[in-house]
Amino acid sequence: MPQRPFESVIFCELIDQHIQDDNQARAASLAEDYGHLARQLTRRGVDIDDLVRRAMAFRVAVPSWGVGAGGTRFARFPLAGEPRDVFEKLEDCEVVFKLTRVTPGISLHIPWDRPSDAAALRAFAHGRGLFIDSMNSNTFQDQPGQAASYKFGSLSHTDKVVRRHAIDHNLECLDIGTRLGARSHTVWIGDGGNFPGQVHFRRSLERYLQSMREIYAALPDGWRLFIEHKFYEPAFYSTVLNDWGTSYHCATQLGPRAFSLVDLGHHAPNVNVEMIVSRLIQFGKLGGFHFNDSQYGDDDLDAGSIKPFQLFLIFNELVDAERSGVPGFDPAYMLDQSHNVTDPIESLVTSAVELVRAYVQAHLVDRDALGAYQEANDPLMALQTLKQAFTTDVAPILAMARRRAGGAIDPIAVYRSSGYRRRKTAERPSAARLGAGIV
Ligand code: LRH
Ligand code: MN
Repeated sequence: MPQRPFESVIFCELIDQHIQDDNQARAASLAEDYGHLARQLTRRGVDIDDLVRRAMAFRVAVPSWGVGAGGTRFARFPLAGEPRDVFEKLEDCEVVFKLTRVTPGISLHIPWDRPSDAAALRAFAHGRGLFIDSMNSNTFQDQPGQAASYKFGSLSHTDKVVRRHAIDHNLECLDIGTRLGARSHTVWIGDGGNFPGQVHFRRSLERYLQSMREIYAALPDGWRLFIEHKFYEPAFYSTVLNDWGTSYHCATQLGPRAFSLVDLGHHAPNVNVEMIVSRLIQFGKLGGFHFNDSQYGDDDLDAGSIKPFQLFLIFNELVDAERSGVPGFDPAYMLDQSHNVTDPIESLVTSAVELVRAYVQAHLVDRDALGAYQEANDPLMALQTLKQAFTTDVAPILAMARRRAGGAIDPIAVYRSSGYRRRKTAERPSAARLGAGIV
């Protein structure tokens, strides 16, 4: 196990010191803002400390592939101090956790994060207060020397040799994940066609299901299997696992431990994603989320950066289910973003903050009033009831929750004043990996 370089030990203590000093300087103004909001909410019959407790308990996993520079099919621009291996990725994930206190879980992607020593990686994570959350397989890229190419698909490929290869890769992910203490496996495939007639829609889905049955059968005890749908890309005419209906069907076919995972960017523009979330909750098959945002396609932009009201409406459905005690309701929250032009740590920090904001605002919805307006068919007041929650500035609650949990009142200010990126740039000579693609 790579020893934690002396610098990075010192450095993490430095971040802790930066957090304390900066929080000290902001304590008085936070107390004033918090007090003002507390009085406002008390008038609305809301206990602000209850919301702080809920914000402190919120959890969202960070994608290991999110701390590196992301790219598009056109280009990927290098990031100074970019992590060069899974251990350095976890170092950066630790900074996100230290500042926000809501991201201890890390999702890994195989083979990008295949550990040479799983026990060492698990200990490295635990030593930093982190744990391995969901495993993600990759049957959308060929590996060097791979004979059975995924060019025309993977788990749904017409050639059983390729399907075998893809199944075995997923079984390897389950094995690695077991040794890392993970508790779920996420399967997204890019299988599909670029032209009408290229892929038989029914036979390809049947082949996919056949392959998934073998993966499901090998699922370790206590694990969940997440099926991630996407309406297009990399295939540009038809996609085998194209929408929530197909995902739901497959999850029910596979069994009680298979669920649908909703990546927000995997839906056509204008699709009502919060309604899909509500359906999957009602059908008992909502497994989790890949949160991000998008203007057009699967843009993988920072959560809450383009459509914050949609994010709020999604959490409104989630909190409604949480508060009404829907049986088995336990969705896994994960971020899945590509940071092409920002410092990934800053984007992950602000995205985690935006998720907690939407979650707390959703708890501010007066659900009795909303229910009454719905029953009375009073659409205007129903919408106003939601808007009152969405337009409440809960920033003091979010900051107080971070502070009480040992995080930063202003995480970006602390991160920038810490000089972390500059230090890592010195510590990690840049790989200068020019090229294109998501990572
Ligand atoms: C596909 C996806 C999927 C991945 C990948 C990194 O678009 O959302 O979750 O595995 O991005
Ligand atoms: Mn995703």
